[in-house]
Amino acid sequence: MNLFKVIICFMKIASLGNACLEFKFSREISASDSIQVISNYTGSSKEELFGLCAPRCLSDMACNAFDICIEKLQCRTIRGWTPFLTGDVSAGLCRRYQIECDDGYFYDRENKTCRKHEYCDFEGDPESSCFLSESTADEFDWTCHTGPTKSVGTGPTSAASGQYYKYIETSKIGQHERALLETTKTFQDKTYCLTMYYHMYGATTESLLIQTKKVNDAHITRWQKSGNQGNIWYQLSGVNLTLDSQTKILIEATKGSSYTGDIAIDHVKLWPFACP
Ligand SMILES: [Ca+2]
Ligand SMILES: [Ca+2]
Repeated sequence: MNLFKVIICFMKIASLGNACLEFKFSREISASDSIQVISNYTGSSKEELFGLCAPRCLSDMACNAFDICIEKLQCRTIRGWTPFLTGDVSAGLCRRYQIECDDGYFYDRENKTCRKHEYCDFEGDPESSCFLSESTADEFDWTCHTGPTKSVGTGPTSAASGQYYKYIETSKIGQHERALLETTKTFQDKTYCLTMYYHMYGATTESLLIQTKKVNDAHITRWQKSGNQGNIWYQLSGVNLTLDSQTKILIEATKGSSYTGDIAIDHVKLWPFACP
């Protein structure tokens, strides 16, 4: 079958001064049945797409740069010419991509503008724009760091994003001691999506938790990972957090039985809508 069709849409949004957005969308159906999406953002350092499934169909895809629907096709999304998401998509499954305009800004498709969301990259200590602060209701603090951690066989060798990350240095503290980051701002009464990178490398790695806590209530664990995950940064694609003006988010790391338990996080984002 030699069916060949190309649709190219082009959008430019100058809503954020320097952070204007350019998006090229190319849909190509060939004998190999492949789809390619190419994006670039002028004046933006950020080129990440955020996956979200939606019950939509091929017919309304046309020139909407942000909806990609796939039926019986293999989806391949590329950023520039570097693949960042490859995978088979089931027949009939539609997928929508959320664009991040720049670090800390997401594309609000209803209002056709870029809007700020909460974001921490730990590039400063403290990082004034970060929505997470060191808690005092714990045994020690997270460390802001660049490059490898002090001990061999544990911790990352570099940041997941930028130069700096936060980690728990487990050489000098006791087993089961905890370091907590917590939010101090108030949230709207709705569901948010938290995404981040985490690194849990070391023979005695204990646990990393994302929790919420309402004023006088107990902590509720919304996500957790325990044990050695290898020397790699993982992307946590999203945890739904139902928040309100009285609820905090907490990120808790706990030390294991020895010094090979460094746990790191980077590039934490809070999106003001539910996860995919
Ligand atoms: Ca960083
Ligand atoms: Ca602390």
